[in-house]
Amino acid sequence: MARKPNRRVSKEGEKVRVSFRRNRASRPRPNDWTQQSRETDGQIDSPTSENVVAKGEMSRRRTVIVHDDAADRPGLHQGIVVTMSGRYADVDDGVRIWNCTVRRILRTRLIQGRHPVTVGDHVRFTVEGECEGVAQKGVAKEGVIESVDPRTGQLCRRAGRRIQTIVANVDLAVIVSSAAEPPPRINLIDRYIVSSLVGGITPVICMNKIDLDVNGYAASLLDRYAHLGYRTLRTSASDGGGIDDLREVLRDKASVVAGQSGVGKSSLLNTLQPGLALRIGKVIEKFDKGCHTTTTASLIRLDFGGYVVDTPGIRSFDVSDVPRQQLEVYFVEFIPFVPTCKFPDCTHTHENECSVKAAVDRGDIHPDRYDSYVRLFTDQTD
Ligand SMILES: Nc1nc2c(ncn2[C@@H]2O[C@H](COP(=O)(O)OP(=O)(O)OP(=O)(O)O)[C@@H](O)[C@H]2O)c(=O)[nH]1
Ligand SMILES: [Mg+2]
Ligand SMILES: [Zn+2]
Repeated sequence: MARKPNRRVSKEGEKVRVSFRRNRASRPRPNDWTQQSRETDGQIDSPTSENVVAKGEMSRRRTVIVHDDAADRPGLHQGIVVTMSGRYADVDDGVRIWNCTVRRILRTRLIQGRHPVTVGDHVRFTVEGECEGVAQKGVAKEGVIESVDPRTGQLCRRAGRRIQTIVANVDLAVIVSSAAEPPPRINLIDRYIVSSLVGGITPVICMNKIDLDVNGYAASLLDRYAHLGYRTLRTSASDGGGIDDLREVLRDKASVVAGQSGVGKSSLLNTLQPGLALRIGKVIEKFDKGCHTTTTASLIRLDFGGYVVDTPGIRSFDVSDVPRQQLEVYFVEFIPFVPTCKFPDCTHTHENECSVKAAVDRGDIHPDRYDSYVRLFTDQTD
């Protein structure tokens, strides 16, 4: 049976069930009660009263009424989240950066709605002195985020049972791989492409460290994606090759650079905009220790117009928000063959007389791309 949503909209506002703060709920009974009893041979002072049964879900939660006019309140500042650190956000209002907390009720609602505040979000915030509750637990913060504007293009991934929004409100995802150190991972590139398309973002495939492409494999891989109709870039942050093309792609756009650790995402941005001084890592350390140089996503305004979000490399990437029956749509070269599969609900994995598999056998679909599809299909749930 479908679970009822725990939101109701009434005349006065929206009723939302939220958790009590943990520090308001008292323990039903001491955790070490049995232990104490054993140690003292049962001669402990019995509590005069106690809740033997732990508090249930009902009593741990309360209903509050939320007014959805936060964004319309006068005097609110507007800005864009440039980086997140735990529960704190740095917000750029175009003049300076404000270090903000997130209003608790907003955080609860957004987490219930699967989307906490993230880099790239357009937010409204109050500044210290204009609101109560800015200082929390002795940490004076400059502002409090009161509302988050609806998002456009976003890059999400599945992390366990939760969906993580890596970045919001971007037009382009520059998916960076390197010709070597580390070698390209086709499956990861394809996962980034699918996630970008699902999130309404245009993917651009960038092959960096092209100076290390001794046998031309990376260039041929890139040609494969160009053939599928994707915009491709060959770059070298070391010798500056292709940087002008990258600049033209990013100009006046909101973009994110994504890809595995060590491929040179931060190096590319440093070459693109001298003076940025983003931290870059030593390759040898990465392979030995698997460490990531960039640890949090950060939004960078570009001198030539637009902005770009540098992200930490990730080793594995689970795609979110797409049932496996719909995956075929995101493999553009499959689309012409799908209607001629024998079974209308063909998954193109185990069925006979599958036109997609026949196209792979004929060489019309590259086996690597088919392999990416099958791996994604196996990972996804319905
Ligand atoms: N040969 C060569 N080396 C490069 C190039 N671009 C980056 N590097 C080297 O690759 C290493 C990793 O670069 P980073 O920019 O830290 O890589 P990253 O993708 O930002 O890594 P994370 O922040 O961990 O995700 C550094 O040692 C760079 O000097 C390139 O085009 N050619
Ligand atoms: Mg980096
Ligand atoms: Zn099929």
